[in-house]
Amino acid sequence: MDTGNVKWITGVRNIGIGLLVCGVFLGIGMKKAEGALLEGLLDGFEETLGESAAAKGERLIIGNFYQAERPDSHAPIGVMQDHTHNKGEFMFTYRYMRMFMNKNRDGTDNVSDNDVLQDFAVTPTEMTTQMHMFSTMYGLNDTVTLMAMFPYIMKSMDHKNRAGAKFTTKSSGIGDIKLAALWRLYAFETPSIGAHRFHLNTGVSLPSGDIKPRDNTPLGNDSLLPYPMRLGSGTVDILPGLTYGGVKNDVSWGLQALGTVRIGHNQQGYKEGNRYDVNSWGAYRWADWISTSARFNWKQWFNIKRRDRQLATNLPNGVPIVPTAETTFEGGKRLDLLGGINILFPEIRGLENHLSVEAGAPIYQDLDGPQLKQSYSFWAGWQIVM
Ligand SMILES: [Cu+2]
Repeated sequence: MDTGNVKWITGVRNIGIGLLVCGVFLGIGMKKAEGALLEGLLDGFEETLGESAAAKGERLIIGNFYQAERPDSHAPIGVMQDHTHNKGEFMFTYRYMRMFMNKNRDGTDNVSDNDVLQDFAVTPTEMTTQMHMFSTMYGLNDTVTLMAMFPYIMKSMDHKNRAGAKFTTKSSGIGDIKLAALWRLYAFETPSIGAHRFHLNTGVSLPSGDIKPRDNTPLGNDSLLPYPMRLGSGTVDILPGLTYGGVKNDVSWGLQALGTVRIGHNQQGYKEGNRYDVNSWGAYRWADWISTSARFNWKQWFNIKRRDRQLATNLPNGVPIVPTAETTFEGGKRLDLLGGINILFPEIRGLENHLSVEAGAPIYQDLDGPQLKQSYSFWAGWQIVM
Protein backbone atom coordinates (compact mmCIF):
# COMPACT_ATOMS: atom_id res chain seq x y z
CA MET A 1 0.00 0.00 0.00
CA ASP A 2 1.42 3.43 -0.82
CA THR A 3 1.80 6.04 1.93
CA GLY A 4 -1.00 8.20 0.52
CA ASN A 5 -3.44 5.35 1.04
CA VAL A 6 -2.17 4.62 4.55
CA LYS A 7 -2.61 8.28 5.52
CA TRP A 8 -6.10 8.34 4.10
CA ILE A 9 -7.08 5.18 5.98
CA THR A 10 -5.52 6.53 9.21
CA GLY A 11 -7.54 9.73 8.78
CA VAL A 12 -10.78 7.84 8.32
CA ARG A 13 -9.94 5.60 11.26
CA ASN A 14 -9.25 8.61 13.50
CA ILE A 15 -12.51 10.30 12.58
CA GLY A 16 -14.28 6.97 13.09
CA ILE A 17 -12.86 6.60 16.59
CA GLY A 18 -13.90 10.18 17.37
CA LEU A 19 -17.48 9.63 16.20
CA LEU A 20 -17.67 6.33 18.04
CA VAL A 21 -16.53 7.87 21.33
CA CYS A 22 -19.02 10.73 20.96
CA GLY A 23 -21.78 8.28 20.10
CA VAL A 24 -21.05 6.28 23.23
CA PHE A 25 -21.22 9.45 25.36
CA LEU A 26 -24.52 10.42 23.78
CA GLY A 27 -25.97 6.92 24.03
CA ILE A 28 -25.10 6.50 27.69
CA GLY A 29 -26.24 10.02 28.43
CA MET A 30 -29.69 9.43 26.94
CA LYS A 31 -30.29 6.18 28.78
CA LYS A 32 -29.07 7.20 32.23
CA ALA A 33 -31.60 7.99 34.89
CA GLU A 34 -31.62 11.75 35.18
CA GLY A 35 -29.69 13.02 38.19
CA ALA A 36 -26.14 13.14 39.48
CA LEU A 37 -24.36 9.81 39.03
CA LEU A 38 -23.36 9.29 42.66
CA GLU A 39 -26.71 10.42 44.07
CA GLY A 40 -28.18 7.68 46.22
CA LEU A 41 -24.81 5.93 46.53
CA LEU A 42 -23.61 8.11 49.37
CA ASP A 43 -26.48 7.49 51.80
CA GLY A 44 -24.27 7.26 54.90
CA PHE A 45 -22.48 10.48 54.01
CA GLU A 46 -25.76 12.20 53.23
CA GLU A 47 -27.26 11.10 56.54
CA THR A 48 -24.32 12.52 58.51
CA LEU A 49 -24.54 15.80 56.58
CA GLY A 50 -28.30 15.91 57.04
CA GLU A 51 -28.02 15.37 60.77
CA SER A 52 -25.41 18.08 61.27
CA ALA A 53 -27.50 20.47 59.16
CA ALA A 54 -30.63 19.64 61.17
CA ALA A 55 -28.71 20.30 64.40
CA LYS A 56 -28.09 23.85 63.14
CA GLY A 57 -31.71 24.21 62.07
CA GLU A 58 -30.73 24.05 58.39
CA ARG A 59 -31.93 21.97 55.50
CA LEU A 60 -29.54 19.90 53.39
CA ILE A 61 -29.99 20.25 49.62
CA ILE A 62 -28.64 17.49 47.38
CA GLY A 63 -28.09 18.02 43.66
CA ASN A 64 -28.09 21.83 43.37
CA PHE A 65 -25.46 22.36 40.66
CA TYR A 66 -25.84 25.54 38.70
CA GLN A 67 -27.02 29.08 39.40
CA ALA A 68 -26.68 31.32 36.36
CA GLU A 69 -27.49 34.46 38.32
CA ARG A 70 -24.03 34.90 39.88
CA PRO A 71 -21.06 36.57 38.11
CA ASP A 72 -18.87 33.80 39.54
CA SER A 73 -21.19 30.97 38.47
CA HIS A 74 -18.55 30.52 35.76
CA ALA A 75 -14.86 30.00 36.55
CA PRO A 76 -12.28 32.56 35.34
CA ILE A 77 -12.60 32.75 31.54
CA GLY A 78 -9.34 30.83 30.86
CA VAL A 79 -10.88 27.72 32.47
CA MET A 80 -13.18 25.52 30.40
CA GLN A 81 -15.69 22.81 31.31
CA ASP A 82 -15.80 24.19 34.86
CA HIS A 83 -19.57 23.93 35.33
CA THR A 84 -22.48 21.79 34.18
CA HIS A 85 -25.92 22.99 33.07
CA ASN A 86 -29.42 22.10 34.08
CA LYS A 87 -31.59 20.19 31.62
CA GLY A 88 -32.40 22.24 28.51
CA GLU A 89 -30.04 25.12 29.31
CA PHE A 90 -27.96 26.33 26.38
CA MET A 91 -24.82 28.42 26.56
CA PHE A 92 -22.81 30.09 23.84
CA THR A 93 -19.27 31.35 24.48
CA TYR A 94 -16.88 33.38 22.41
CA ARG A 95 -13.35 33.46 23.81
CA TYR A 96 -10.31 35.34 22.61
CA MET A 97 -6.88 34.25 23.80
CA ARG A 98 -3.53 35.88 23.26
CA MET A 99 -0.28 34.31 24.39
CA PHE A 100 3.14 35.87 24.05
CA MET A 101 6.48 34.07 24.27
CA ASN A 102 9.75 35.91 24.41
CA LYS A 103 13.40 34.78 24.78
CA ASN A 104 14.67 31.24 25.24
CA ARG A 105 15.09 29.11 28.30
CA ASP A 106 16.77 25.78 29.04
CA GLY A 107 15.55 24.14 32.22
CA THR A 108 14.95 27.08 34.56
CA ASP A 109 17.82 29.17 33.13
CA ASN A 110 17.38 31.85 30.52
CA VAL A 111 19.66 31.51 27.50
CA SER A 112 20.59 34.27 25.06
CA ASP A 113 20.04 34.21 21.30
CA ASN A 114 23.81 33.82 20.88
CA ASP A 115 23.85 30.78 23.18
CA VAL A 116 21.22 29.09 21.00
CA LEU A 117 23.08 30.11 17.82
CA GLN A 118 26.20 28.28 19.06
CA ASP A 119 24.35 25.02 18.43
CA PHE A 120 21.76 25.96 15.80
CA ALA A 121 21.74 27.93 12.55
CA VAL A 122 18.54 29.73 13.58
CA THR A 123 16.93 30.67 16.90
CA PRO A 124 13.32 31.66 17.55
CA THR A 125 13.18 35.01 19.36
CA GLU A 126 9.48 35.50 20.07
CA MET A 127 6.08 34.06 19.28
CA THR A 128 2.50 35.31 19.44
CA THR A 129 -0.42 32.88 19.48
CA GLN A 130 -3.98 34.15 19.15
CA MET A 131 -7.13 32.07 19.26
CA HIS A 132 -10.79 32.75 18.59
CA MET A 133 -12.82 30.04 20.27
CA PHE A 134 -16.51 29.42 19.74
CA SER A 135 -18.12 26.96 22.08
CA THR A 136 -21.55 25.78 23.05
CA MET A 137 -22.78 23.90 26.08
CA TYR A 138 -26.11 22.16 26.35
CA GLY A 139 -27.77 20.49 29.32
CA LEU A 140 -28.90 17.24 27.69
CA ASN A 141 -30.47 16.17 30.97
CA ASP A 142 -29.67 16.63 34.64
CA THR A 143 -26.79 14.16 34.36
CA VAL A 144 -24.97 15.13 31.18
CA THR A 145 -23.89 18.48 29.78
CA LEU A 146 -22.52 18.40 26.23
CA MET A 147 -19.89 20.79 24.96
CA ALA A 148 -18.40 21.50 21.52
CA MET A 149 -15.54 23.92 20.85
CA PHE A 150 -14.28 25.27 17.51
CA PRO A 151 -10.98 27.15 17.61
CA TYR A 152 -9.48 29.43 14.99
CA ILE A 153 -5.74 29.86 15.60
CA MET A 154 -3.20 32.44 14.41
CA LYS A 155 0.50 31.93 15.10
CA SER A 156 3.46 34.13 14.33
CA MET A 157 7.10 33.36 15.20
CA ASP A 158 10.11 35.64 14.83
CA HIS A 159 13.60 34.22 14.21
CA LYS A 160 17.21 35.28 13.91
CA ASN A 161 20.01 33.40 12.12
CA ARG A 162 23.78 33.31 12.64
CA ALA A 163 24.29 36.15 10.16
CA GLY A 164 21.92 38.30 12.24
CA ALA A 165 19.16 38.23 9.61
CA LYS A 166 15.62 38.18 10.98
CA PHE A 167 12.52 36.53 9.55
CA THR A 168 8.96 35.72 10.62
CA THR A 169 6.80 32.68 9.87
CA LYS A 170 3.04 32.58 10.22
CA SER A 171 0.35 29.93 10.27
CA SER A 172 -3.39 30.19 10.77
CA GLY A 173 -6.58 28.21 10.43
CA ILE A 174 -9.00 25.96 12.26
CA GLY A 175 -7.51 24.11 15.25
CA ASP A 176 -8.56 20.81 16.79
CA ILE A 177 -12.31 20.62 17.40
CA LYS A 178 -13.15 19.42 20.90
CA LEU A 179 -16.28 17.54 21.93
CA ALA A 180 -16.98 16.80 25.57
CA ALA A 181 -19.56 15.35 27.91
CA LEU A 182 -19.61 16.55 31.51
CA TRP A 183 -21.10 14.12 34.00
CA ARG A 184 -22.61 15.40 37.23
CA LEU A 185 -21.33 13.32 40.11
CA TYR A 186 -22.61 14.92 43.27
CA ALA A 187 -23.59 18.23 44.83
CA PHE A 188 -24.65 19.20 48.31
CA GLU A 189 -25.40 22.46 50.03
CA THR A 190 -26.39 23.96 53.36
CA PRO A 191 -26.21 27.65 54.35
CA SER A 192 -23.33 27.08 56.78
CA ILE A 193 -21.09 24.79 54.69
CA GLY A 194 -21.95 26.35 51.30
CA ALA A 195 -22.41 24.45 48.05
CA HIS A 196 -20.00 21.74 46.87
CA ARG A 197 -20.23 20.34 43.35
CA PHE A 198 -18.35 17.57 41.57
CA HIS A 199 -18.35 16.51 37.94
CA LEU A 200 -16.42 14.24 35.64
CA ASN A 201 -15.02 15.56 32.34
CA THR A 202 -14.80 13.29 29.32
CA GLY A 203 -14.00 14.42 25.82
CA VAL A 204 -12.21 13.98 22.54
CA SER A 205 -10.12 16.33 20.47
CA LEU A 206 -10.43 15.68 16.74
CA PRO A 207 -7.47 16.10 14.34
CA SER A 208 -8.98 19.01 12.39
CA GLY A 209 -5.98 21.39 12.85
CA ASP A 210 -3.38 21.62 10.07
CA ILE A 211 -0.19 19.73 10.95
CA LYS A 212 1.51 20.65 7.65
CA PRO A 213 1.49 24.46 7.72
CA ARG A 214 3.90 26.06 5.23
CA ASP A 215 5.50 29.46 4.88
CA ASN A 216 8.54 31.06 3.30
CA THR A 217 11.81 30.73 5.23
CA PRO A 218 15.47 31.30 4.30
CA LEU A 219 15.59 27.52 3.64
CA GLY A 220 13.14 27.94 0.81
CA ASN A 221 9.73 29.19 -0.17
CA ASP A 222 6.77 27.20 1.09
CA SER A 223 8.80 25.22 3.67
CA LEU A 224 7.13 22.87 6.14
CA LEU A 225 6.99 24.69 9.51
CA PRO A 226 8.25 23.04 12.72
CA TYR A 227 6.13 21.63 15.55
CA PRO A 228 5.23 24.76 17.60
CA MET A 229 3.73 26.41 14.49
CA ARG A 230 1.28 23.58 13.84
CA LEU A 231 -2.43 24.10 14.46
CA GLY A 232 -3.33 20.69 15.83
CA SER A 233 -1.93 17.45 17.19
CA GLY A 234 -2.98 15.36 14.16
CA THR A 235 -4.17 12.61 16.51
CA VAL A 236 -7.45 11.84 18.22
CA ASP A 237 -6.85 12.91 21.80
CA ILE A 238 -8.82 11.75 24.81
CA LEU A 239 -9.61 14.44 27.37
CA PRO A 240 -10.36 13.03 30.83
CA GLY A 241 -10.80 15.23 33.89
CA LEU A 242 -12.34 15.87 37.27
CA THR A 243 -13.78 19.17 38.52
CA TYR A 244 -14.81 20.43 41.94
CA GLY A 245 -16.44 23.78 42.60
CA GLY A 246 -17.63 25.44 45.77
CA VAL A 247 -19.65 28.52 46.72
CA LYS A 248 -20.31 30.12 50.07
CA ASN A 249 -21.86 33.56 50.39
CA ASP A 250 -19.67 35.93 48.35
CA VAL A 251 -16.79 33.51 47.90
CA SER A 252 -16.42 30.77 45.29
CA TRP A 253 -13.57 28.44 44.43
CA GLY A 254 -12.69 25.50 42.24
CA LEU A 255 -10.20 22.78 41.46
CA GLN A 256 -9.90 21.03 38.12
CA ALA A 257 -7.51 18.43 36.71
CA LEU A 258 -7.58 17.78 32.95
CA GLY A 259 -5.48 15.50 30.77
CA THR A 260 -4.81 15.28 27.03
CA VAL A 261 -3.91 11.73 26.04
CA ARG A 262 -2.86 11.20 22.40
CA ILE A 263 -4.02 8.07 20.63
CA GLY A 264 -1.71 6.60 17.98
CA HIS A 265 0.55 8.61 15.67
CA ASN A 266 -0.53 11.27 13.22
CA GLN A 267 -0.28 11.33 9.41
CA GLN A 268 3.18 12.92 9.62
CA GLY A 269 4.33 9.91 11.69
CA TYR A 270 4.79 11.57 15.10
CA LYS A 271 2.81 11.92 18.29
CA GLU A 272 2.71 15.05 20.42
CA GLY A 273 3.42 14.53 24.11
CA ASN A 274 0.54 14.05 26.53
CA ARG A 275 -0.32 17.01 28.71
CA TYR A 276 -1.78 17.65 32.14
CA ASP A 277 -3.44 20.77 33.43
CA VAL A 278 -4.42 21.58 37.00
CA ASN A 279 -6.39 24.73 37.76
CA SER A 280 -7.22 26.07 41.19
CA TRP A 281 -9.04 29.34 41.61
CA GLY A 282 -10.83 31.52 44.10
CA ALA A 283 -13.24 34.36 43.41
CA TYR A 284 -14.87 37.08 45.47
CA ARG A 285 -18.24 38.60 44.58
CA TRP A 286 -18.14 42.35 45.30
CA ALA A 287 -21.71 42.96 44.12
CA ASP A 288 -24.48 41.03 42.35
CA TRP A 289 -22.88 41.85 39.03
CA ILE A 290 -19.11 41.65 39.56
CA SER A 291 -16.55 39.20 40.90
CA THR A 292 -12.77 39.08 40.71
CA SER A 293 -10.61 35.99 40.73
CA ALA A 294 -7.12 34.63 41.24
CA ARG A 295 -6.05 31.40 39.59
CA PHE A 296 -3.07 29.08 39.62
CA ASN A 297 -2.60 27.01 36.47
CA TRP A 298 -0.07 24.18 36.55
CA LYS A 299 0.68 22.45 33.28
CA GLN A 300 3.08 19.81 32.15
CA TRP A 301 3.55 18.61 28.59
CA PHE A 302 5.90 15.98 27.23
CA ASN A 303 8.25 15.68 24.29
CA ILE A 304 7.24 14.42 20.86
CA LYS A 305 7.42 10.69 20.16
CA ARG A 306 8.98 9.61 16.84
CA ARG A 307 9.32 12.48 14.38
CA ASP A 308 8.01 14.12 11.22
CA ARG A 309 10.33 12.71 8.55
CA GLN A 310 9.40 15.45 6.08
CA LEU A 311 10.71 18.11 8.47
CA ALA A 312 14.39 18.93 7.89
CA THR A 313 16.43 19.10 11.10
CA ASN A 314 19.96 19.63 9.73
CA LEU A 315 21.55 21.74 7.03
CA PRO A 316 23.48 19.90 4.28
CA ASN A 317 26.68 20.69 6.24
CA GLY A 318 25.28 18.89 9.31
CA VAL A 319 24.51 21.95 11.46
CA PRO A 320 21.16 21.59 13.30
CA ILE A 321 18.69 24.10 11.85
CA VAL A 322 16.46 25.28 14.68
CA PRO A 323 15.46 23.96 18.15
CA THR A 324 11.73 24.03 17.24
CA ALA A 325 12.33 21.18 14.74
CA GLU A 326 13.80 18.92 17.47
CA THR A 327 11.39 16.49 19.13
CA THR A 328 13.35 16.60 22.41
CA PHE A 329 13.00 20.38 22.86
CA GLU A 330 9.20 20.52 23.13
CA GLY A 331 8.30 19.41 26.67
CA GLY A 332 8.12 21.45 29.86
CA LYS A 333 6.18 22.43 32.94
CA ARG A 334 4.90 25.75 34.10
CA LEU A 335 2.97 27.46 36.87
CA ASP A 336 0.98 30.55 35.89
CA LEU A 337 -0.72 33.03 38.21
CA LEU A 338 -3.70 34.83 36.67
CA GLY A 339 -6.10 37.53 37.80
CA GLY A 340 -9.59 37.88 36.35
CA ILE A 341 -12.84 39.86 36.37
CA ASN A 342 -16.32 38.43 35.67
CA ILE A 343 -19.22 40.78 34.98
CA LEU A 344 -22.86 39.69 34.87
CA PHE A 345 -25.21 41.94 32.91
CA PRO A 346 -28.89 42.39 33.80
CA GLU A 347 -31.04 39.76 32.13
CA ILE A 348 -32.13 40.77 28.60
CA ARG A 349 -35.13 38.84 27.26
CA GLY A 350 -34.34 35.92 29.54
CA LEU A 351 -30.67 35.78 28.46
CA GLU A 352 -27.85 35.95 30.99
CA ASN A 353 -24.81 37.76 29.59
CA HIS A 354 -21.38 37.36 31.12
CA LEU A 355 -18.35 39.43 30.11
CA SER A 356 -15.01 38.23 31.48
CA VAL A 357 -11.31 38.98 31.18
CA GLU A 358 -8.28 37.28 32.68
CA ALA A 359 -4.54 37.78 32.34
CA GLY A 360 -1.46 36.30 33.92
CA ALA A 361 2.16 35.33 33.71
CA PRO A 362 4.31 32.37 34.72
CA ILE A 363 5.87 32.32 38.17
CA TYR A 364 7.78 29.12 37.39
CA GLN A 365 8.73 27.43 34.13
CA ASP A 366 11.06 24.57 33.45
CA LEU A 367 11.54 23.79 29.76
CA ASP A 368 13.28 21.01 27.84
CA GLY A 369 15.19 23.64 25.94
CA PRO A 370 16.36 25.74 24.42
CA GLN A 371 12.71 26.63 23.97
CA LEU A 372 10.81 29.94 23.90
CA LYS A 373 9.43 30.83 27.30
CA GLN A 374 5.98 32.13 28.08
CA SER A 375 5.81 35.83 28.85
CA TYR A 376 2.08 36.43 29.44
CA SER A 377 -1.36 35.24 28.46
CA PHE A 378 -4.60 37.18 28.12
CA TRP A 379 -8.19 35.98 27.83
CA ALA A 380 -11.46 37.75 27.12
CA GLY A 381 -14.86 36.16 26.69
CA TRP A 382 -18.54 36.72 26.20
CA GLN A 383 -21.00 34.13 27.44
CA ILE A 384 -24.74 33.95 26.85
CA VAL A 385 -26.88 31.52 28.83
CA MET A 386 -30.42 30.78 27.64
CU1 LIG B 1 -21.86 26.75 30.41
